[in-house]
Formats: sequence, C-alpha cells, structure tokens
Amino acid sequence: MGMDYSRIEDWILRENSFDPEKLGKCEAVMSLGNGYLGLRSATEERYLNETRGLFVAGTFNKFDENEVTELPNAADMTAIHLSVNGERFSLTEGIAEDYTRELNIRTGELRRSVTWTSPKGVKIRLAFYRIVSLKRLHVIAQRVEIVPVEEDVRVEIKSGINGKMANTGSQHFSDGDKRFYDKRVIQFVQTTGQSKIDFVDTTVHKLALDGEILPMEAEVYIERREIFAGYSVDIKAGRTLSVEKYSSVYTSRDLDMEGKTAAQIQELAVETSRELESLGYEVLKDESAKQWEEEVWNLAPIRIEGNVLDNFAIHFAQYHLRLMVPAHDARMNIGAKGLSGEGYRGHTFWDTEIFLLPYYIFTAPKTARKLEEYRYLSLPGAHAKAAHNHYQGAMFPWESAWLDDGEVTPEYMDVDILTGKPNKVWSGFIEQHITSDVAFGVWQYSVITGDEDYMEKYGYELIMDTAIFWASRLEPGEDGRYHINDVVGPDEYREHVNDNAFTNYMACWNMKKAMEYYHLLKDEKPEIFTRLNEKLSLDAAYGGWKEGCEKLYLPAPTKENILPQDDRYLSCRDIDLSKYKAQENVGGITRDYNLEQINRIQVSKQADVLVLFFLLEDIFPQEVKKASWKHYEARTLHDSSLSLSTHSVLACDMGEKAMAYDLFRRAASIDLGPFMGSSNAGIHAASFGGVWECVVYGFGGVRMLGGRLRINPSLPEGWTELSYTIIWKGQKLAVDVTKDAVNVENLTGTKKVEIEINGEKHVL
Ligand code: IFM
Repeated sequence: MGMDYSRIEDWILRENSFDPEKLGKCEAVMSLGNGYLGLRSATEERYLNETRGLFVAGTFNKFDENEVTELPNAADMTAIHLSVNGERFSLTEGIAEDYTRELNIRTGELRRSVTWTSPKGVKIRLAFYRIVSLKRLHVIAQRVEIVPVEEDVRVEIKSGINGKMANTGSQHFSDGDKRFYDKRVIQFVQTTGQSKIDFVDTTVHKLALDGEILPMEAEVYIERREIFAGYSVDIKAGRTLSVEKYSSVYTSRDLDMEGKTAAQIQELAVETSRELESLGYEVLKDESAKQWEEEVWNLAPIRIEGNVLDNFAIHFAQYHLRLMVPAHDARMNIGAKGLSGEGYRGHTFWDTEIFLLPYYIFTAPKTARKLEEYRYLSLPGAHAKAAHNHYQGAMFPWESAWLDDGEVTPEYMDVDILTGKPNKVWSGFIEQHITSDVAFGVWQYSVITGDEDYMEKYGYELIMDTAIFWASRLEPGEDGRYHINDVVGPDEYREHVNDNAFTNYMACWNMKKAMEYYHLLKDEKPEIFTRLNEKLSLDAAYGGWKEGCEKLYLPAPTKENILPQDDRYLSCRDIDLSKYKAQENVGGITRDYNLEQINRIQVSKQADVLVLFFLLEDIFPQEVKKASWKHYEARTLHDSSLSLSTHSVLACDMGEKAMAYDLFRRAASIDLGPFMGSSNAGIHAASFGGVWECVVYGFGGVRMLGGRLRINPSLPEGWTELSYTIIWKGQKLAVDVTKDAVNVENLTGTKKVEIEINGEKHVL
C-alpha cells in the first residue's frame, strides 16, 4: 500500500481569523499532547474568554467532600506576556494582519503568525510555535519570534509558571515551593489537596538575536501561586528576537518517578531543563515529529482517495486518538474529553470499550491491553459498588477515575426546565450496562489479539466476576421470567425503564460467555480454573448464570420487526421531532420538555438498540435490523456525540450508502464542524473512535463476528480508494479497497489468517 504524505494541505487545520469571543473551539480541537500531558492551545497572550488547560493523565483529586474526583487543571506554563515599547501585545488592540493559526496534525506542531500594529502605530511581526513532545512525555517546548518591521523597539517579556489555575473555580493545588536556579531555571512544586500528588513544574527560557544567544539574567517575580522571569531586549528593525521556553511536568504519581522523593524529582527536572535548552526547539520538534511518523502514521496508515476532507477527518481522529490515550500507564484510562478540557472531569465511561477500544485493538494492541488492564486494576471499586447496592461480583462504575475511587458520577447536573431544580444524574446509580460493556471489551480484545496471557491474568476473571454481578442483579417477575428493572440504557433520555433490550441482551451475553469460559478453563486450563474457582466460587456461580440466561426476559421484535428498546418505548407518543432533528446545537428538546416528559415520548438521545445490533450483529435477522434502524433513526436526535457513528455503520450494513455517508460526515463534524461552542469543554473522544469505526467498520467493512474476521467493504460515492491496516491475531494486514476490488496482504506473514471477504472464505 503506497502512502503519499507529501500533500501538506492534507495535514493542516487552519484558523484564518481570530475571534476573542470564541476561543474554546481552537483551544480544544488544536490541543497538543502525548497521552501523559494534554495541553489546550490557549494563546501565549491572555484573553478574558480563554480556558487555559494543562492536564496530566491519572492525577485525580477530590476538591471537597461534596464534589467528585476530577482531573485537576495544572499550573500554566505556556503564557508569555509581551509588550512593545510599553504597549501590551494583544489581538484585541491595534491592528492584526496576515493572521493564521495552524495545527499540523502530522507533526503535532502548533504555529501562529501575525503582523501586529500597536495602538500607537508600532509594527511587529510575530510567530509562535509549540509542541508537546511525543518522544519525551514530560516536555512542552515553545518558540516565539519577534521582528520589528519599521523601527527599533524595546520588547519586554514576562513568562513563567502560573499556579492559579482552577477547574471552573475548584482550586486543586496548594501554594507550594518556588525556586529559581542560576537566575534562569524556574521551578514550582504544587501538591493536590486530597490525593497529595506533587507536581514539579519547571521552565527555562533561551533568548537569541538573529540566532545568537543572549546570555541574559532574568528579573524574578515571585508571588502567591506564581513565579515569573522578566526580560527586556532592544531590537533593531528587521532583526529577529527569538524566545524559546522549555517546560516540563513530573508528578509523584508517574510510574517513571516511583521511589523518588520530591527533592529528587526536582533535581531531575532541573537537569531536564538544561538538556532541553541545549537541544533547542528545532531538535525537540523534529524528534517529536519523527515519533509521530513512527508511532502513528507508519504504524496505522489510513488513506481515503477521492475526498480530501474525509481523508483529513480520519487523520484528525487518529491525531486525537493518540493525544488522549495514556499508553504509558495501565492505572489510568481515557477521559470522555481526552486531555483537552475539564468536561466530564477526566472520567472514563463505556466510551472506552465500545467506541475507542476497537481502534487500539486493531492498530496498537499493547495500548489496548493497558486500557483493559485498567479495568482489572479497578476491580476493588467495582466490588465496592456491587456490595453497596447489595449485589455480588463486579459492578463497574458508570464513570470512573482513579483505581479505588469507585463510582464518581456527579449526583446532580443542569437544571430541570419545569421545576427549576437541579437534575439528578441517574446514570451513576442505574446505567448498569457498563458492566457488560467492560466484559465485551475484554472479549473483543482477547479474540482479535489472541492475547492469552492477558486472559489468564485478568480477562477470564473479569468476565466471570461481571457475570456474577448480573446473576445477582436479575429480578424474578410474576411471569416466571427474570427481568432487569429500573435502569438507564445507552439512551440517556429514558430513565427508570424496565427490560432495556441492550442491557438485557448484553447481560445474557456476559453470563453465556462466563459459562463458555467456565468449561474452557475446566477442560483446558485446570490450574487457572482452580485458582478462579477458589477466588470467585465458580462452581456455585455457574448455576446462577445458567438459570439467568434461560429465564432472562429478552425483548422480542414486534410483528413489524422492531426490537422494543424497553418495555414502554413503543407505546409512548410520537411528536414532531423535525425542529430538534434540524437543530444546530444539541439538547434542544431539553429546553422544551423536562426529562420526565421526554420519558413519555418516542425520542432517543442516542443510539441504543442499534449499538446492540452493532455488537451482537449475528444474533438478529437482517429484517429486524432494517425495520428497527428505520424506526429508531427517525426518532434519534443524536444529542450525544456517541450516536452518529453507530447509525452510520449500521446504515452501511443495511446498504443505505448515501445515509451512511451523511451520518459519517456529521460524525466527523462534531469537533471539526462550524458550531463554535461545541468543543469548549474539550473534544469528544468517543466520536473520534466512532469516525474510525465509520471508516474501517462501516465503509471498510471490517467486523469481528463470533471470533471470525469479516471484510465486506462498500465505498461511498466519491471515494475512489480506501486503504488501511489492521492487526489480526498478531498479523498485520494491509487492506486496499477500490470500487471493484478488495486486496488484502499479510504484511507480517508468520501465521495463516482466515478471512471472509464479501461472503467468501479466504486463507492468507
Ligand atoms: O458515555 C457518554 C454517554 O453515552 C452520553 N453522555 C456522554 C457520555 C460521555 O461521553
């Protein structure tokens, strides 16, 4: 498969004008990171409506008893205040010309340039560059270039570390230890209030005039929660002053800092600063770009021919999929906003298993394993949640943060439009399908990768333990069947429903899988069986699974072939949804009706039954999928960013190509689209996984069905070629699809691979 990376336009996300009222969008979609650090792309100069953000994966803290654990917004090190002849540089003053801001998603570099004339008429050219290194997880590097255009100027620079950051008001850090080494290196150590994690933030500046280093000593400003260096430099017209700033963040929670005291980490950070300074911005940028090339673009190449925008969209998704994933540490997982904002407090949802995991399984299995190890490591929280609710086994939290936090869904959010009171968030109590989603993720991972080591250490246990929860969760009904009452299914517009199809079928799948593995272990891995039997009493649990599966009520399709979403959905009233379907912003219906009223309308926030068809594709006949797809698509508002991609993939399966493409475009526009407010709190992590699912699962036709690999591609109008790679049981396959051919090549070639392509069995 030939990859042509030469077309630079395919890799650039550009902003051509600056709007100080609408800063959130670019801050989030152009954010930088490496899975350890996530940095919002707030500008060097500060604005009233900005939301600066620097997040370190897994460093959760609970601000106060009435709040849930969240990922704290760490000290800011990217602000650089500039003044020219005493006038502060700001794009809200004076005249800005030739403004552009560009994110190069191929290299991970952010650039901004502008010619600025100050209110008093002094003209300067400015260029700003920055990266978060993909090679050195702790490092941020910046470069600013200042060129006076017409007259000599005096530039003043104030730059350092600002520890006054908060998460919408919650200040997670102490005012810590501030240090200034050799009148050059600035250091600030802050500690989180409850989790007691030390953050060692260090920064150093390097100034040069036309490339010649200026050996300058800084003025130091130390105030409450901040420490800054000040420089002032005279620049002749036409000459270039460059200011490079190298910053690093280390925390006492970092795996690579384990066993080190705060003082040792401080010392190491100072050494890092000196090393970064000697390497310089260009070297740091180039080595990071090389890492992007090796780790992402060469490892998981995807190319769409025929539509530049779609080709960009899939690469943009891959860019963010790398930024958000803590591939370095299994003790943490992906937040619903990645590391690009405070939204959803850095918490992990079912988004990981159902929308994100497939990308990592098929392209970076080691990373996928870490995500599923996290679930094993957080079993104590799942046990505590089950016990708290008088169930057995592992009941996974709807939202999770640090390993032993357990459930961290906030109890209240937003306001009821009718009562004016805060809305109770029921998901943390009764959105229980997360438990089988976790089990499904484990199974997907193990089948696609063939990683038996994971299964033996963690996977079998997770599937059994979650099945034990389900058996204890079933409620006997008067009809002699078991029911699962009072839940929220994937569709969060329907609260307190009984027998949600997704929940019941997935619970049944979970128990059946546990039974299957019970036999497998007993017959083929007796020592593992004995260990787990002692730990989980499998022999006693088996009867509960068997009876549970046999008696659990599984909603059947109506005579019109529609699978009921829950026991009430199809009898609720229909209303004209066209107003909400056409809305620019999501959630319009909640401004007209409260949740109780919405519960009585046939309307869905997001894909529900359709996710079930997507996961358990082979147990439902095509006519049921088709009729249900039609019914629910008409009533789904896609008010969750998780929704469009599932509908698109299903539309592909249904042969509804135009619809599939339209839904894919809308999914790709969730963060890339024109609505400026939608990404303020951070990007929509799951939607990027969804975009990959649309391309590779939908148009690319890949699916793991009952343990087998199937490829049934179908390109949308306008795409002339789609190529991608997937890793199937350790074998890397390059798939190339055109309108009339599918070529699959086994690039690894060390094992036979069986695939069904367009209904025909092939062995590679
Ligand atoms: O997990 C989702 C949920 O399905 C809809 N609300 C947002 C959550 C986080 O993305």
